[in-house]
Amino acid sequence: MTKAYLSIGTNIGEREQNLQDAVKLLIAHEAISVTAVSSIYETAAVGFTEQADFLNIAVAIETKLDAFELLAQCQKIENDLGRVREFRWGPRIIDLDILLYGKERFDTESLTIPHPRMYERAFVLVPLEEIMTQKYGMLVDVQKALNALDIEKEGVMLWKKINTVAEFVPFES
Ligand code: GSY
Repeated sequence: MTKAYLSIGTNIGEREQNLQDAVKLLIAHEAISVTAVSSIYETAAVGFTEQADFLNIAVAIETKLDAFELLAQCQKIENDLGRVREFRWGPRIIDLDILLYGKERFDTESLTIPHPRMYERAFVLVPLEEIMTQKYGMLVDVQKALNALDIEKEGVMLWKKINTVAEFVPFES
């Protein structure tokens, strides 16, 4: 099993529901266990700034999938939830990015890990720091990168406090 961290964002439609749907699809996968979900943050759009604010979370998982299988699964969840790729930095119903995959590094055309822009993005780092375990080596890098950013100026605001995975996706009868 490998511990991995994902960043999930949405700025179209029922944003909280979109995040919940993405996490439910991760949970439903037989080779993925979701071990932590961060609070939900409302964040000003980065890249193409003339678009609606995002909701962002970070998710910790344990998985038997290799990094490329995990990427394929993230893309499948995006497609299943109706993501349409209009332009690179444009609005999106859901976006799942792999931030970290164990201690491994990849630099291929389809996959770069650690995520190439994660240390510049407050909307990634704030939720990530909340759920990263102390024993995970790169926590120090995340904290250093966060210290260099002005979170308020970056437009990252706590939107809803989440304490457990079960609280985020309550059991549905
Ligand atoms: O890279 C993820 C999609 N995305 C986001 C996002 O999730 N949050 C914010 N605040 N800005 C973004 N710009 C892009 S592209």
